[in-house]
Amino acid sequence: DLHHHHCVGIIGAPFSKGQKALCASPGCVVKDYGNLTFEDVPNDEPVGRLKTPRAVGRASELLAGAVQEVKSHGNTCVMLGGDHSLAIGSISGHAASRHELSVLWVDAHADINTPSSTPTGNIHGQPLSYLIHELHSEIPIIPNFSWLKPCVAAKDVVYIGLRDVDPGEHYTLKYLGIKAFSMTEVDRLGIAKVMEQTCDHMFSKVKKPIHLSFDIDALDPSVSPATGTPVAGGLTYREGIYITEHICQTGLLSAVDMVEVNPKQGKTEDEIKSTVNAAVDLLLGCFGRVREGSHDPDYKMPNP
Ligand code: 6HN
Ligand code: MN
Ligand code: MN
Ligand code: MN
Repeated sequence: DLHHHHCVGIIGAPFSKGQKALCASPGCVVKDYGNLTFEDVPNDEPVGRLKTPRAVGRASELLAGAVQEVKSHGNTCVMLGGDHSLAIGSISGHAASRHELSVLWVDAHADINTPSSTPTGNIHGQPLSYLIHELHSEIPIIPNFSWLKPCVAAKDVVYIGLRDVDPGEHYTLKYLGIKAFSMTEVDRLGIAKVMEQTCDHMFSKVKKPIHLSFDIDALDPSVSPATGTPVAGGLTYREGIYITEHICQTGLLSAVDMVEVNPKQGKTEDEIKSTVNAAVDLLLGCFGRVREGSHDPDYKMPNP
């Protein structure tokens, strides 16, 4: 296809049933794949502790197909959520078009509860348990999830920003030896060392494409208050931007989720603005905006 090559493909995914939008133009071609429409799923009774499982299963399947389409065009995929349960679809669709992925999960939460360890039943606290090979035996049969196959290895996941991890999640992180930089490590090492070590870990063998799953609640609630599960003591705006600049520099960024941006959770217009601005700036960082500034190779100074 001539109509889309090596640009950024954006998918809007206004879905929020896995929990209790925006746009900008960076210095590259942006193709809007439009918003997905998620139909209501009637009689979506809980399955075990899982809330609205059928709606989440359908939405994720739809999103997986859309992400696979964007990737088949050779574009970098941006998914604007919506809640973090959408990562089930986004990462599945990405993995379907690429042999192996590294997943960088930037979040206050580990989102690796299993359907039995979940304290809330909310699927946005569980997506990684559905995606990681090593957790396959923890996942029961769930209606509308039969399409799903685990597609990432525990060793290919890195976390940054953790500060609200449930006991079952902590057990899983230790048991599987998943690389995690909690806010304690960010405080101890500084964000530059965290990113160096993140890349060392991700590139220890082969250079795999990177899936960046960025939950806006990784940032401190003073920066991004309009989100469903804010936790004090998060990343600063600058630490967030540093992460995106560093990942952009690897040249391996293949897909981004920007999730849990929820204007309905903003108490004031300013809270909403601050949250959306942060999300936009993080995406611009992903796609080459640098704080030192830049100019085109053929830039000419205007005549005096
Ligand atoms: N998120 N660990 C809690 C749970 O319900 O499992 C919170 C999850 C938050 C999920 O912010 O994407
Ligand atoms: Mn096409
Ligand atoms: Mn999350
Ligand atoms: Mn979170």
